[in-house]
Amino acid sequence: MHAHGSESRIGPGMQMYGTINEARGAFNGREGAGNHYGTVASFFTYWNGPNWSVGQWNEIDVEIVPSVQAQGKQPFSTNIIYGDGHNGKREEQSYKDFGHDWTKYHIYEIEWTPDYIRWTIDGKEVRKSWAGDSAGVRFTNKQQHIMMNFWTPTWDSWGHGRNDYDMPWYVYYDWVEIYSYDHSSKNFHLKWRDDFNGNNLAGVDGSKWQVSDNWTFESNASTFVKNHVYIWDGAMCLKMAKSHYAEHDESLTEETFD
Ligand SMILES: [Ca+2]
Repeated sequence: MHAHGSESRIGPGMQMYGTINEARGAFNGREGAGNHYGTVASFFTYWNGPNWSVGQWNEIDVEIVPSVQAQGKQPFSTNIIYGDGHNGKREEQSYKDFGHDWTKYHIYEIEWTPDYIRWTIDGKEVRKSWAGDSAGVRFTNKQQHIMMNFWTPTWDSWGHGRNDYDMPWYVYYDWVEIYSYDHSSKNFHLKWRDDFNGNNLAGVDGSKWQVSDNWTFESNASTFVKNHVYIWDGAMCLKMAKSHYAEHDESLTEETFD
C-alpha cells in the first residue's frame, strides 16, 4: 500500500494542480465541499517558481473554511497573497457572506486581469478588487497553476472543532475550466476543460494534473497522498481519512464498488 504520512495527527489530505500557460486568465469549477470544522476545501491559483521565493509569492484563493461559523461568519474566504518584494508576503483576505449552501455544487470563478481580480459564485459577483486600490492585484503577475486541495489547518480560527469520528470526508469537483485572457480585447477565451470523466476510482488526467503524494506544508496537519485523489461519478474526489485506518478503508471501498 501507499505511504500514509507519519507523525501527522490527521491524514491524508490531498492536492493536485494543473498548469496555466497564460499569464492571466479565468478559472472556474463546480465544487461541492463538506461542512467539516477544521478543514479547508479550496480552489486557487499559485505560482511555484522557477526560482520561487516568499518575496515573490502569487496566489488567489477560494477557500471553504467551516470553522469560522463559530465566529458567526459564513465560511467563504477570498484572498490575494503576494510577496512584498523582499522576504515577506502580504494578504488581502476577506470573508464573503453569500448565503449559499457550500455543501452542494456551485460554480466558483476567479477572473484575473491586470486591472482587477474578481470572484463569482454561480455567475454572481462576490468580490472585485481593482488594481488602483489593491497592491495584491498589481503584484499578482506571474504565471500560475490552478490547484485544489482539502486539508486541515493547525491554527485555531480555521482549525478548531475538528472531530474525525465520521471520517472519511470528501470534496468533489465536477469540472474545471481554464481561460486565457486577451489583453487587447479584454476577453477571456476557453483554453481547456476537464469534466473528470472516467471509471470510478480511476486517476485524474496526468496530462493536465499533477497529484501530490506523501507531501504537506507548514500549518497543515494532513499529509497529501495520491491514492486519495480519484474519479467518482464523473467528478474528481478528494478524500480525507484517518491515517491509522486508511488502508482498511481503501479495501472496503474496492470491495463495495468495483
Ligand atoms: Ca464532471
